[in-house]
Amino acid sequence: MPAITYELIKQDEATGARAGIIHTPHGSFPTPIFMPVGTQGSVKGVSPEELKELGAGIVLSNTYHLFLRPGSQLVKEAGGLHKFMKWDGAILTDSGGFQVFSLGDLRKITEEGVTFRSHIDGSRKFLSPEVSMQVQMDIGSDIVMAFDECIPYPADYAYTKASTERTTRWAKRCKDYMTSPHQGLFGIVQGGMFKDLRTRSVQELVELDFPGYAVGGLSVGEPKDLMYDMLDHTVEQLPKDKPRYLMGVGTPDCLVEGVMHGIDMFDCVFPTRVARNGTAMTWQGRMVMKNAEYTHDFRPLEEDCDCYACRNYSRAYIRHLIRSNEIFGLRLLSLHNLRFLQRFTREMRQAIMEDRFGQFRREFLDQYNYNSK
Ligand code: PRF
Ligand code: ZN
Repeated sequence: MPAITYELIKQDEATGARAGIIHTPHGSFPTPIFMPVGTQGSVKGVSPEELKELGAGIVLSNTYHLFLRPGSQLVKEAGGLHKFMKWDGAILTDSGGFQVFSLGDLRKITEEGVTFRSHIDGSRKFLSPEVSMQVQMDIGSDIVMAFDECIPYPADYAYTKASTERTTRWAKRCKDYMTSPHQGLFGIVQGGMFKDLRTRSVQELVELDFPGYAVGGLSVGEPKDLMYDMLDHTVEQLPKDKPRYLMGVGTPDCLVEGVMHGIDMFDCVFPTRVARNGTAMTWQGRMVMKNAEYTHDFRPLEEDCDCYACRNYSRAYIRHLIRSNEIFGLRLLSLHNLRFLQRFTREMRQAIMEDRFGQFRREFLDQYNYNSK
């Protein structure tokens, strides 16, 4: 039995949206799913018990950060990341490919891998497909991501082609190195904004037969229409019996569009990052809690939300905490935003199961306020 398997439960005929289940060595979870981000082995301010309570089945962590600090040897010594952070649900680790490439001038790419300077102490470091796989094996994540280059936007055809071909060669090296039977390695499609390169990337990765595929290199600053066009073109060529993961996307409008295009998994720092900015996510759009309109507002953030914050506290109290820089306010908003996305993905799944995803999408987009996102 492979470590990671996907069960397609229902596909919405009209839109292509999918309801499924992903099975991992640390439990199964329904899809579509949003994965909270715990970059350094902790979802900022939220305990594993709280993650469980708000319905998260899988969290994401980062090879890049854990590699630099505390080092994968220490995580291995602790008995793996599940034990180290006391999370018994599933864990997906990103490969470092994205974080290292965000360093800009601080890094140098060769066929072998990437040399870069640590953002912590400036020391020289090296990541390659093999190093990334070794680190992810030490960490013991359930889903391991291939080491790729996320191409910046815009990029010309020649660069995109050379980079995408290298990413495919790297994916092959990842597969050769990844020997753990308890972990599933996902390939990452690149190809920038060029359809022919996306097609080749998909074909060559599918040839390598991964248990799941991510769509990378999107949501990197391109217009939304272009992103959805590339997404559509990519997803329609991916195998139907494997999960599809759209990397780094987590706003509600993008989740709906992603699911409509057949995506099953998402991750983003968005809900926890905007929480720390004092922003609550709702079905109508964002609420900036510092605003004066909430001064005397003793309703919960959302009337129908069952999160810890909404069960116990008012908008007025949360506004007061945010204005006073109280950590508890940021925690309450993180708990609410993460629960919001769990409820949001569950509602999408329910709509797919009942053959009304198209209607769900229209109604949501009508009430959702893009201006406040
Ligand atoms: N590659 C990897 N991680 C990622 C991305 C990617 O292309 C993106 C792109 N949105 C987010 N995170 N490895
Ligand atoms: Zn809530």
